[in-house]
Amino acid sequence: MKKSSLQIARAAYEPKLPAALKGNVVLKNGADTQSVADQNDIKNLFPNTYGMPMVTFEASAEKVNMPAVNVGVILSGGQAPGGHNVISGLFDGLKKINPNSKLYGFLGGPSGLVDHKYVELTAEIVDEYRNTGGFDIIGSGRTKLEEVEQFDKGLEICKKLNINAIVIIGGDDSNTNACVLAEYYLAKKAGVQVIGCPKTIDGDLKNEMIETSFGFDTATKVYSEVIGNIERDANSAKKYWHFIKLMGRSASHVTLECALQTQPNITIVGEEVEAKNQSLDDIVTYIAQAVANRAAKGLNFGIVLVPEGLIEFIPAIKKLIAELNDMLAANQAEFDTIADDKKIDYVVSKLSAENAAIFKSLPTGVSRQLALERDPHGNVQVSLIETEQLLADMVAKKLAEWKKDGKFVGKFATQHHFFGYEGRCAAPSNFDADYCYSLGYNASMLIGSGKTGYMSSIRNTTKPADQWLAGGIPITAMMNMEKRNGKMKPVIQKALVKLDGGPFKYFASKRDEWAIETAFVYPGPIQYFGPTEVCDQPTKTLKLEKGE
Ligand code: FBP
Repeated sequence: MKKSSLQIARAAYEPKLPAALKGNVVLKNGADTQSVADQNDIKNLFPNTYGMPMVTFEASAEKVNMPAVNVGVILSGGQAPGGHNVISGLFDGLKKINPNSKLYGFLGGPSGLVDHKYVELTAEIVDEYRNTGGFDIIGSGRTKLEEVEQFDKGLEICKKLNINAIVIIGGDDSNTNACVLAEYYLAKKAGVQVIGCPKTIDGDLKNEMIETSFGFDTATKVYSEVIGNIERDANSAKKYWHFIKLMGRSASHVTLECALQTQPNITIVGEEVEAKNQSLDDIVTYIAQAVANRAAKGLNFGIVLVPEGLIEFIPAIKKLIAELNDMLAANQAEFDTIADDKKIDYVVSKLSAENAAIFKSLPTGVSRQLALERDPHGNVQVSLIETEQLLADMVAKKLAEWKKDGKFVGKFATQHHFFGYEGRCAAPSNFDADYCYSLGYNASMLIGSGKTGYMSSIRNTTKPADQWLAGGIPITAMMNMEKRNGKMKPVIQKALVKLDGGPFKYFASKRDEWAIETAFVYPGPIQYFGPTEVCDQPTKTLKLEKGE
């Protein structure tokens, strides 16, 4: 395959590891854990993996001879930059444990385990993918692993290949499933450990022990580069308002981080919309007012950032979605028999009067999305809803009314963009290249230490990689009970933007100034080679969360 010059130079990059993982390691047990909420329910559902201690690795002078281990790895869910480095770190760690260890990759996501589709990942294959973006080494998928039959099918192939452990690289849903699988195999004394790795560009899988999910750093840097370029275009042509939607279906971390990097005029943070109980009209009025204020100064251009999940944050729409979820779960069999063009009427007939009215008031495209098109986890596919276009149209309508009353004196021409796929497979930044390699290498150490039901954890990540801390957190410690498809389920608690957290507070202190001024910042493209202050910076979110 032909390679670009950057790809060739990048292949030679040696990811940095925490000092503790560089030589021989020893595992230290920390405090026992409990789940973040609903302790009794989680304990009952996970009797074998509940309450386990936090663990950390420390450097050791003693070399312990360990037997070879065979491991299967799965990439689950949306692509995120650095997945290949998790696999190369895992591969190198397993070979360090014992050169006869083997790594198998299950193909196309979790379904590869169930359908016994796999490849042995040799040094030759792994070397081709070091420091590259994408998940194409083995592919990814969104199949849910939650049925006992799937677990048993998985066990068959593990027995056949003599696999001692499975590593699931995924987001909150996939790691929840990893934990259920770990519990099942432990209860069955199947001899297969399960370890998770925190992946998602959305940045919503994090807590005290998991400082960030991998891919967030690179993806937000790619989006910020392009937002900066658009800002510069807007400031040059001075004729368009650009409405930019950013990926992040359940949390606004991506949008907030890009705002911190580029200082656009307007940024909508879904979590704030929810906390303030705002309606769609409140958001439209807020944007229109900012447009009118700039127009009064002769500035008929600007940038608006919107999170992909905005629709779901608007409380009235959130209530509607919750009722839709319950209603669809209860009537799925009947719903499936309804002809496509009658489905919307069917939904309206089953909703409460209040929600039916809101549902009918939405543009058809949005109502169809909410009711009909779900992903395999039952989530609304918010990336398909054109919120940026919807908002721009509604703002234009409001400004036209204001113009009649003399409340708006200016021009309003718009452009729309959606940034998501542009960043999900970018070549990992140095941060993600190092972080992912460390997560994978660390996962192999957790396996070597006999752990199961743990997530690989690398902390202290705003410091140079040498000072990073390596260890593991029991997945049950991150769980609570939530309603999914009409039933209460144990799931990893999603990390939303905290309105009292450092990143949001900084943004809130600046946004009025950014709204009226042209305070754009142009971050430029990710740099892989050069001064450390240019190449090795973590996200502003991470720094502000740590008070730096
Ligand atoms: P994960 O949560 O699986 O990491 O995926 C995140 C994401 O990139 C979201 O931001 C986006 O809504 C979604 O994937 C889109 O997924 P798909 O391309 O499968 O529709």
